Amino acid sequence: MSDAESSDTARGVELDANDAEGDTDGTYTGSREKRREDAALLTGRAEYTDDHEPPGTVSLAFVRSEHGHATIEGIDTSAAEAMDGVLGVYTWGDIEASTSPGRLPLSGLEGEIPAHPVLATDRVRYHGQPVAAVVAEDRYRARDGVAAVDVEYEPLEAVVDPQEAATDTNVPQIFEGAPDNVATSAELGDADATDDAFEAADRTVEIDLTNNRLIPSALEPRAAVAEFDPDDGFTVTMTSQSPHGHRRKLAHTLGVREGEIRVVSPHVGGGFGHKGHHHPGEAMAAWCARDLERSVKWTATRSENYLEGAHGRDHRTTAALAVDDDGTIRGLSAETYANVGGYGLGSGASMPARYGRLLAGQYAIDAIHCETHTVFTNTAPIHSYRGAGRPEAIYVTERLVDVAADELEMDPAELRRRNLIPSDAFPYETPVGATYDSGDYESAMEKGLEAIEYDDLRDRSGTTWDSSGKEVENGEMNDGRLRGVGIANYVESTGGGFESGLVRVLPDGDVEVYAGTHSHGQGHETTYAQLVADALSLPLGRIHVSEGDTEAIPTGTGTFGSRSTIVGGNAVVTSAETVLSKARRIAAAELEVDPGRVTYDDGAFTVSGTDGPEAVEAGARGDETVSFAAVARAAYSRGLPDGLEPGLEATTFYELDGTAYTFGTHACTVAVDPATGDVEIERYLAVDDCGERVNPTIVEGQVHGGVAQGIGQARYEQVAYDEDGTLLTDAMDSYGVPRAADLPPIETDATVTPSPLNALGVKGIGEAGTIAAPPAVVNAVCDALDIAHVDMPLTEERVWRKVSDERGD
Ligand code: MCN
Repeated sequence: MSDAESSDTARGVELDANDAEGDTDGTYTGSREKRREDAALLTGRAEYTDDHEPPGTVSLAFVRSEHGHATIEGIDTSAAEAMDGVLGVYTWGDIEASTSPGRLPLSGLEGEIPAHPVLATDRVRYHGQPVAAVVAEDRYRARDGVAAVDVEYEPLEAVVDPQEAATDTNVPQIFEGAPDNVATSAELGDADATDDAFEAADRTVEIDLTNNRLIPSALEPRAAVAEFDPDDGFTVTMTSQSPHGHRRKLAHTLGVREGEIRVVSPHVGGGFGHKGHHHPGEAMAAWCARDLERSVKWTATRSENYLEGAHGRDHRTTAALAVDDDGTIRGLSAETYANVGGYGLGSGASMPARYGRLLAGQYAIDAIHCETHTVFTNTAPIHSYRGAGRPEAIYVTERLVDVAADELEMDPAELRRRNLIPSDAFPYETPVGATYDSGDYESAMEKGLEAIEYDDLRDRSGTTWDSSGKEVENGEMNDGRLRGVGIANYVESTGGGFESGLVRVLPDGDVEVYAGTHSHGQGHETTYAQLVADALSLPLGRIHVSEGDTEAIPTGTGTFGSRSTIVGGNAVVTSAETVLSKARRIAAAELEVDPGRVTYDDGAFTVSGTDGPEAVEAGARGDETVSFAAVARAAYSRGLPDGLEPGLEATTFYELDGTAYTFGTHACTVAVDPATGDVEIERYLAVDDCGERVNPTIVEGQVHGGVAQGIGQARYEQVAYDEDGTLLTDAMDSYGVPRAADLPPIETDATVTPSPLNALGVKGIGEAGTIAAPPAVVNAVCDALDIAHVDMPLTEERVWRKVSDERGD
């Protein structure tokens, strides 16, 4: 039995059933390993932030603004302070009197705009903004304390629509430093060239559309447990997608050095972007822990998460496409008002300014111009939500293409086909500054069209208004519903920034892997292990992956932007390769040969050519094989070769040069009941290309999740504020997150076009579904109803009204 095998047996449970499956063909990368993290998640063994309860933990709760916009005339905390079990009641005055700046970091804005205070100063700018904080012995008494705080408000007029906030001179100004409520204005592309393209083109089509505002609905709400030790500083256990990012932001808000804070993020029950952002709750927990020298826990209720956790999307766009009669797309222009909310959160206020970079989609368009205004309103702050600008851009382009096809009386697939960037044109630079690394758009599209039986469906789309149930020509029962088919081509920019990856070989040959990313549902424990197992040619069971603790690794960036595999994956693989190269030198010393003569395979170092006279000449010892585990042991023993220090580990800071562009085609068929407005998605098909796939099952899972959210946006989800800025959708009974029964089966397929930008050839996949699904669904419904456009979400009422309007009812 080899060392590797005996060690696996000793670990028992670590031996993964997958190791015995034999479907890996010697490699794990590309195989359908089962997710290692699932056993703990499914059996309830996984620990989440709210499970963390250091001795003496007390509870934090917030008094939140009841108004969308108001001045604060006074806050009476005396009744709350007198309550049994209440330990502290805090307002902005307490923060101001402390050593902490108490404001969340803000970047990317031109004007003098105050950053979000952890507690309101003298004015509230959105419903749910934290106004005061109460800490009590338990969460019930903390909430009783909250109810006892008396805040006197002077309500102000509010504005919630970004276009109105920027263009209507009668609406209130939210910040003095932001005239017309505009936080940023940005242009991408060439305005003159685009004007010329529109003048030269045979036709122009236009569309006005809304990209509906969404709330991230992760199963686990945000939470933090902050501990403070005057000698050791803060330990903040929290729901985070980016522990090192949160350490930096907490340091900013608290006014301390990063070294004084340790952030630990245990299992995280979904994030979708908003657990990468820095909000008041977590910062206040830390501030209170220092003030009280007690461990302070804050766990958002669902409604609090909805009121204050960063929302997503919320664009109003006017866009146009210049197209020739033969279908050549010559130009695209778009003007967008993007909602920022009542305060900028981090870089959230400037994020929409970059959304136009993806407006070319998959098409060779000579001229594009995009103007974006990001606008303050009396609504919760907006930041990146799964897709973060890419769904907004692709929705504009893919809707315009369908509207143009209608105008030209051309099949929408054919119009797309005629304008696709050809596969030999990569790297391809678009007129809006994106450089696509690689792509084969036509193959993915044709695969999608064939799988959905597009040509047959086109003959049947928009069939009938008749609800008599009679047989139609192709022999199927006519149930009176209108059939439509929609397709959407997308690109997804993935990667960005640097990531750190540490690989440490233990003296018994097992391998610990740490990364600066933090999985919150994506399955890194499995996929990073696959990558490192292959890089070290070891069984999967020997690799142990951890993330989520700022003390485990010097620094890191985090999990967002579908970047973990391409940046974090390459970081851990590069570290594994460095480790292997050192291990080879140690093995060579053990074998008493030159390192160049040592080969490595399947957990063993061997002297090449040991049978022949060459080996004898080289003086190789009789035991010409040494196991990886034996080398690991040697690495921690005395007598290493000259120049080698003990230990066997490496840390890599991997930075990707460029951006990798995932792409694909999604298609769906719908049946719309014109009598009720009900939309049924009968088939949904996704063909995605994220380069080499580390684990196709996990990739498909990511596509499923993304498509579910994309269908949620297309069909059900819409944040609603009333004109005073009161959030009406503050719980799951009023905010339409789709349930399993609301979703169709999702069929997946793939093409594989490796990225030339990284050695693994991978691209990200985490957001593809949220990008492609909204236009695919809306295109299908518009096809069924034979209409140019209807805004999301396609609720029964909205569709029914649209049908009634079209029929002139
Ligand atoms: N993968 C792969 N091969 C590839 C690409 C990815 O096997 N070529 C695997 C990865 O190794 C990883 C998973 O697919 O296990 C996703 O990888 P990647 O695309 O690199 O994305 P990230 O891990 O960086 O995840 C971020 C992305 C984003 S931005 C959001 S938002 C999001 C998402 O992933 N939120 C999620 N997926 C989510 N999934 C769950 N369950 N919950 C969330 O909150």
